[in-house]
Amino acid sequence: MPQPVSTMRIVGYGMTALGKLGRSASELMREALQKSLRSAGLQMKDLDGLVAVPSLSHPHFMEAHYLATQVGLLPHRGPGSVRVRTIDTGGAGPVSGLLEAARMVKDERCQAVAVVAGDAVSSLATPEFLARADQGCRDPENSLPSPCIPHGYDQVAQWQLRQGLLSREQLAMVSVLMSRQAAKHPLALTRKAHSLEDVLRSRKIAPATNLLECARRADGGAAIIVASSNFMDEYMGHDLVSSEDGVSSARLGPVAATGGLVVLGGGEASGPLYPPEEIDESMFSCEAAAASAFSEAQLLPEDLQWFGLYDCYPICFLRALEACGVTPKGTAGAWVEEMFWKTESGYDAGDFPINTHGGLLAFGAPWEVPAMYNIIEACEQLRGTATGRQVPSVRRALVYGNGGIFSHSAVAILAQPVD
Ligand code: MLC
Repeated sequence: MPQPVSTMRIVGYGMTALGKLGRSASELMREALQKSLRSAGLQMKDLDGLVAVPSLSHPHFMEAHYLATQVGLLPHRGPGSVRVRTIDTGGAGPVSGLLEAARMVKDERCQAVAVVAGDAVSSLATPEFLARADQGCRDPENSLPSPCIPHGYDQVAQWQLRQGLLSREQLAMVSVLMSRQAAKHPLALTRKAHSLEDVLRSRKIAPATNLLECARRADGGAAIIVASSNFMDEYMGHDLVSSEDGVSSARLGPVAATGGLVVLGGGEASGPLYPPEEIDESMFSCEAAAASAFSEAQLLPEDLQWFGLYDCYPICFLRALEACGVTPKGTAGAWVEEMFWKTESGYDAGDFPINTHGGLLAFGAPWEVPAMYNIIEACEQLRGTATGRQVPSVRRALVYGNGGIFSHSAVAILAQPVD
């Protein structure tokens, strides 16, 4: 009998607690990896691929090789081979990693690939954190004052403000919206919704950016497992166990047992590491990444029911709304304002099906990990397990990761498996 066409699936995911944890990035990565394997029902020995993104708090030469050696994946003593890769596309890393893992499954015939990220930037003292973060994005002329990253995003926000496409309040409303979403997620760091005044009166970090409009620094780790559907079918067939009543059932974990989530398509594109002297549309890359993802998945924005949009700063989220087709070009500010009022006194998850976990601004942002939370929340929404924040009938979802200061965009489209 011919084999059914194999698809690339997310068959497991897991994350550690978030906060100021006093643990190393590697410990957080290992815990997240173990949790993701458990939710797939797989063991370390079942992996033949691993993709890791580097951490800021505990950097290692060849992070993926370091992690694979620590967890005993390397040296590889069984049949076949193991491939591991470190991907550095900044905060886009988890989505780049997901797309790379899907390619490894499709083109390199890997059976199961883990994508892992972890960082402990909250446990780093602020001067040390800023020294490392500034070094990453500073331009050669030193034109970005410290903290360089908020200042870089602020330059873009100011450019859009000057164009008259946004108001200062609309930028702040993004943070309020994310905090309203986070308040519904049991693991989010922000437990209570901010008022607009809270955000506008919080400490000024850059001319048009206040503290509550910065990605919320945290320690944490998260991981996903990508596998081929054929491998999982075979695995299930070979791994039957007998329960007490004599009925056989597979030992698959809860995510894999329901078929996992299908990776329908993706796209990536790049921009400069720091904003050019003259900001214009040419520095942005989310539009191109999203267009590739829609084209590969053969879908349009209206075919999607949930969006996980990168929101390290409000301007990133606002640009993503337009780039991913949630709202037409030039209208994101007005769209956010409409959502702000719509969700002001209680709302259903379906009224605002974006970042239902609260995003970087309110869920928590361990450096390059947070796009993994977008992926995990997409999986929860697609599986119907987002208790207390479930958007009705989510069949397809988009996740966007952004690295540097709009320096890299990675977009993936995920779907429920078709029976
Ligand atoms: C901070 N706090 C928040 C918050 N941000 N609370 C709610 N929502 C937010 N968004 C809280 C902290 O938890 C802390 O609470 C208090 O405010 C002070 O924050 P801090 O971080 O301890 O202050 P400080 O040490 O002075 O540093 C301020 C800062 C720093 C703005 C310089 O927070 C910062 O750089 N943040 C941005 C991080 C960042 O840029 N990440 C990368 C995004 S770019 P308490 O209770 O502990 O006092 C990206 C792309 C990429 O994502 O490639 O990485």
